Amino acid sequence: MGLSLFDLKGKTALVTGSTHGLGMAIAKGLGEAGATIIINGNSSQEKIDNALNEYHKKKIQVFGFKFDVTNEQEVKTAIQEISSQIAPIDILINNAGIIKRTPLEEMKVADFRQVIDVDLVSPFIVSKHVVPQMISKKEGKIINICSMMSELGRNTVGAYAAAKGGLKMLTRNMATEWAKHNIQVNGIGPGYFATSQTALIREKGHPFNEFIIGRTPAAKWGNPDDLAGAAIFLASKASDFVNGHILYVDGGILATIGKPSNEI
Ligand code: GCO
Repeated sequence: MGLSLFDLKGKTALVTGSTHGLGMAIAKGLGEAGATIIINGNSSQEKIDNALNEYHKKKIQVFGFKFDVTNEQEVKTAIQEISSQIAPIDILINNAGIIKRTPLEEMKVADFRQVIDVDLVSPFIVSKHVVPQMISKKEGKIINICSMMSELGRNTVGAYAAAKGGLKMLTRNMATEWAKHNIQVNGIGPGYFATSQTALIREKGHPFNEFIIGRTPAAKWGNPDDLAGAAIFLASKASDFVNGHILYVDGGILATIGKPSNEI
């Protein structure tokens, strides 16, 4: 068996929110493992075209689709187009997400709802419209991108934590309902990574930057490429008996209570 367990040749993977950041890093990893990649964004066709160029540099077979993951009709149409124009989706990565950092007592209900909509409801919408083809093929892989906030709270990210906590349980329920169809549904929980989402809190001298370096046993921010291995594992035959598992790629954050700031 060996390395062929991790070979994704002949598979088609849809990665939502993959024009940049963690989504792009995951999609590149799956592409370099042999999968045909379908990238998605909702901001502009230009952003999708620029991202396609990045994937082409890696000689990855890639197609781009612009749709809003929170809009069920757009999702349904896009998935029909992908399946008819390219191939049925074998691997779905629900990565698209937003965050709004506001103390709960100050947060507008509309903003709270928007975070839940993008980060929790859209993985349900996209999975609901992809899973029928996986059921008919009697195989499939769904990976939901969770977070440290699937396990831990933090000041100002209450809506995001509620969404990512819910996404952990949605992952387990999808696994419960769809494992009988030989569909494995799991999650990846990234720790703190150097992306556009964390650019603000990574600024030199920002107290949070120092905090994360201290709170992470690996004593550094993650590099998005560090997620590719976990994604390839959960998207490949190597994980055919792994169901409902959240694989944390966090440099050890969840393994520790942390240490006093003056301790090496
Ligand atoms: C924050 C960060 C986190 C990370 C990631 C951690 O404000 O705390 O943005 O949410 O992005 O989700 O797993």
